[in-house]
Amino acid sequence: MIRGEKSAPWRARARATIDPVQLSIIVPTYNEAPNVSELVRRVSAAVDGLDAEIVFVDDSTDDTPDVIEAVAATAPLPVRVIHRAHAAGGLGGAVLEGFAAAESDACLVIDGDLQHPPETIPVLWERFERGDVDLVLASRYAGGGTSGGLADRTRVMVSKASTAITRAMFPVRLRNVSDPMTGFFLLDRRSVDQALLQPRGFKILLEILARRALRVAEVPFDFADRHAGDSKASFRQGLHFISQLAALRFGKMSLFAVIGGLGAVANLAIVWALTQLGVDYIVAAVIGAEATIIGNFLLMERFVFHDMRDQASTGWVRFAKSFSFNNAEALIRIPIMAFMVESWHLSAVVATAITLVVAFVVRFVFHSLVVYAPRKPDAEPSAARRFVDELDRQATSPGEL
Ligand SMILES: Nc1nc2c(ncn2[C@@H]2O[C@H](COP(=O)(O)OP(=O)(O)O)[C@@H](O)[C@H]2O)c(=O)[nH]1
Ligand SMILES: [Mg+2]
Repeated sequence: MIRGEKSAPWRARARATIDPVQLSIIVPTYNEAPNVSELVRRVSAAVDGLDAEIVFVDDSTDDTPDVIEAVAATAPLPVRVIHRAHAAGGLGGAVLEGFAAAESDACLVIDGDLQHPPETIPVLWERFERGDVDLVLASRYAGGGTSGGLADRTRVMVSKASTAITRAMFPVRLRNVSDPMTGFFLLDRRSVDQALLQPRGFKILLEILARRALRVAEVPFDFADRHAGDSKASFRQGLHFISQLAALRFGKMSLFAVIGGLGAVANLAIVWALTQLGVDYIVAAVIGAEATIIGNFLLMERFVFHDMRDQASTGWVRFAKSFSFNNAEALIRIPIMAFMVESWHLSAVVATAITLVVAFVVRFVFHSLVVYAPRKPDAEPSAARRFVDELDRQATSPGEL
């Protein structure tokens, strides 16, 4: 129904209520029956004094919708449930459906399992109400936030690594965002172009942030343990996430890979040609490696990171960083490979392949986050810069005569 409409449908929505709802709280649920009543109780207590509503968008196969209806009957604030027969777009699709159905333009999204403490809602609201941002997100990784509720060490690692890679892939859009994967955020839905969004799986916030430049603020929060039930995050969701990232940022990383591949071929060709000419193979290998590193840098400048050069440090600094990184990487990679062969008894080919794949990802992260990092916007201008600016100001200001 709602997703079919193409032109900013929620802008035209009439406000029918006498008491306009200030905040719509959207809760996507999939088999969360044992958590509903506690969630509604804690949310109601947290938003006391605010005209808020709760909109559950439910794809459950259990009795969650019935439980919500029962809780709604006695809740101190309006509670609705939209049960979807077809769970289109999964969690992301549910959130968009919630935006469309909300009474208010201020839409807050919160998980239904109490991993997001409802007591943080007033903090998000307070920040949002200042009016200078489109979106406020609750971050596990901002100062004071914690991720204690992640199930185990593996999930913590997966979460941190995927956050780092994601930020590396969107260094400009996610410059001020420490937790682009959080499911706990408050936004003005008018700032989101729903026609652009293609919800895939779990990470709707990333999609929202990547598609359009928004004014974003963060507040820290403590990611808690689940109140009851099991997580729906799965290996399949992980694959979904990778495809979402690839689809959002396919261009950059794939070009990076193509250039890296071309570089490897060029490297081999140079070594072959030089040894044919009688050059010592060690010398040939060094020349081949360095020529490839320089060639790759020039191609990356031209084709991969061209849109980020203006905001980054100067060309020579970028070159120095990239050159040092690639040389250090080559130096470190060989002993690690040797270690894998000696201690883990992997074959040399497998060890090389593993180190090359890891090196590829690390190289991409390093180039996105460090080599092409945007200059600090609030850095003090240099003395020379101030002098030139002053000269310019004087030269263009109206003359006395
Ligand atoms: N509507 C809807 N909600 C979902 C779906 N998958 C997960 N959820 C809800 O999204 C929230 C986060 O999911 P959860 O399983 O806790 O993921 P985790 O916190 O990453 O382990 C919970 O409230 C789930 O009930 C889905 O396909 N549809
Ligand atoms: Mg959860």
